[in-house]
Amino acid sequence: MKKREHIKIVLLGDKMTGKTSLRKRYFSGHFNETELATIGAGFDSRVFTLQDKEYEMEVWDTSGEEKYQSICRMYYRNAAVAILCYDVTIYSTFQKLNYWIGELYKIQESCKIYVCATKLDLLDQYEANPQINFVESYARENGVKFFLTSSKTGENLVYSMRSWMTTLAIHKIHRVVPIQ
Ligand SMILES: Nc1nc2c(ncn2[C@@H]2O[C@H](COP(=O)(O)OP(=O)(O)OP(=O)(O)O)[C@@H](O)[C@H]2O)c(=O)[nH]1
Ligand SMILES: [Mg+2]
Repeated sequence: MKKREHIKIVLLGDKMTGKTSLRKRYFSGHFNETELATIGAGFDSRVFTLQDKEYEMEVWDTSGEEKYQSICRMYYRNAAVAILCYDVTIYSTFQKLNYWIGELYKIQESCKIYVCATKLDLLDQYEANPQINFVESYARENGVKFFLTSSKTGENLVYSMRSWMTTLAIHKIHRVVPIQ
């Protein structure tokens, strides 16, 4: 029997920050300008090989609506990593990151955290809010990695996902389950 290692990732953050778009762009290569709000959670998975080992990455993208939080919390359980998304141009979505970390830690304290500024393409027209160097300092001070992505153009997306996966695999933050 061969062993495949499972890595569970949850995407969380305020509504409209682009969590579903990030998941869909990564898994299907498509971007939708009028993505519908998520009710509960969405899911995708992919098998990949790293250093001769097989991993199955499961990505759960949860609703940013606070009224769905009681449902969403159950998706945080056993997550190895949480990708906290904020809209790179909307300060309030960055400010809410601590709220999301609190929600996550109620369920899964051992979860590794990455911060992802979404909608990087908007910086052609708008200012980053907060400034990127402020977020970089925040990430450094809190010992978390920071990424900027655009699901619209695909910029940094594959690179970021690969980096999340590699870090997890290297640090062996995953469950091992037997497969047939
Ligand atoms: N310009 C631009 N728009 C984006 C990007 N990612 C998402 N959007 C748009 O932002 C809106 C919200 O995206 P979603 O992916 O539905 O956001 P969400 O975080 O899943 O929202 P909830 O499910 O309500 O929590 C949609 O209109 C998307 O088309 C991006 O990288 N660039
Ligand atoms: Mg969504």
